[in-house]
Amino acid sequence: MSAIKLLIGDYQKSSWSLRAWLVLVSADVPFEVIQIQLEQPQTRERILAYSASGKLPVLLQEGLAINDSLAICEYLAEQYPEARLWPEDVGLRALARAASAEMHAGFIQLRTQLPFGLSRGELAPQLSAETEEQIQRVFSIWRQLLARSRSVAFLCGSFGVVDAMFTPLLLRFLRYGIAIPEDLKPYADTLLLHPPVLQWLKLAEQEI
Ligand SMILES: N[C@@H](CCC(=O)N[C@@H](CS)C(=O)NCC(=O)O)C(=O)O
Repeated sequence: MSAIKLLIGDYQKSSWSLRAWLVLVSADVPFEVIQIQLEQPQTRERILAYSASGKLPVLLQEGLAINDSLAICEYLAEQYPEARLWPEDVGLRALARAASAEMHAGFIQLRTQLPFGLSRGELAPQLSAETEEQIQRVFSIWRQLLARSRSVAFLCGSFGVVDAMFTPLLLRFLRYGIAIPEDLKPYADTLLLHPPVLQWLKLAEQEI
């Protein structure tokens, strides 16, 4: 297999890039980063040189240009089964996939009202009822997976795709001071102390 290259956006801005990057680093897969700054006049043209999707992240390997964070995660889970990026139990795996798909396709109001960024102490706008509902939905997904897996660490035991999918949401909650319910604080702390997450935050700090 030829080396993997991962095209990502700015560490400060690109929540979709973060998900794919986290999975690669957590699975201990060697890869090279190619960074394309977002929101620049040349951004679109630079991404299009690699992928017709015009979006980041993109994983390059063996003549493939895989766009879309979730497709990248699935590809990595198949290529590196030893990394156990999905849980072994078939029922838990189905729920983890459903949660990842729901995150990937949804939470639009939450994502619109609370844009991604890594600064802290931002003033949250007046949250709409839909956003409040979506925040509670995130918490109920976390509770469901933790209860089913009986995990005291990540959502399904060890770090997996589903944790990567939700990491940017947790970072949004911290950014805008959205309170994490007491029973979910151990999970939030586990995720925040996951070395690859700390590594991304450090890279983002250096970017400023
Ligand atoms: N569904 C895509 C969304 C990718 C996406 O929207 N990426 C943003 C960066 S976080 C992007 O490439 N924006 C560039 C643009 O829209 O010009 C995924 O999961 O990868």
